Amino acid sequence: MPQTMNRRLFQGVVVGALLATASLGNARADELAVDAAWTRASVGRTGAAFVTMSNHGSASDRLVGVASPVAANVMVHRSFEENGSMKMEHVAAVAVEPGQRLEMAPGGLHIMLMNLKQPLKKGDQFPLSLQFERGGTKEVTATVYGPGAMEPK
Ligand SMILES: [Cu+2]
Repeated sequence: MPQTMNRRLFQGVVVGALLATASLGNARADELAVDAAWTRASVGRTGAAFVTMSNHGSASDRLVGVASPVAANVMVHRSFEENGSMKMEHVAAVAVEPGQRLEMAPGGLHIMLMNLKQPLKKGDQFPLSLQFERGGTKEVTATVYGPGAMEPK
């Protein structure tokens, strides 16, 4: 399809221009935005936090690290179903493509908070730090909702 080819060509030109800009020392840190950080009231010493990541830039970026002062061990996990039971695995890096809005949610990608240092109570807020390969470190504030919340409310 000619339209697709034209778009590809256009994207190539834009990426080339951005790379030229980046080589001049411009970090372009605001192309990657993180918002809607939330979690559920904790039961026990484990919690799961969720964020939405939007890539407003023209180059792909990757989430490569997560941290929070509320838990001793913090990492990105992915939940999935296998043979009828829910499992989860560690995800070393999460790609966020140009124009993509990636929403973490219960049952999918989440930020696992292991060995919580304090209970997460409904209404509390706490800092979450997300490290991106290109966009650098983003600090966001997560809000705690009820124990069974499936979305930030
Ligand atoms: Cu998990």
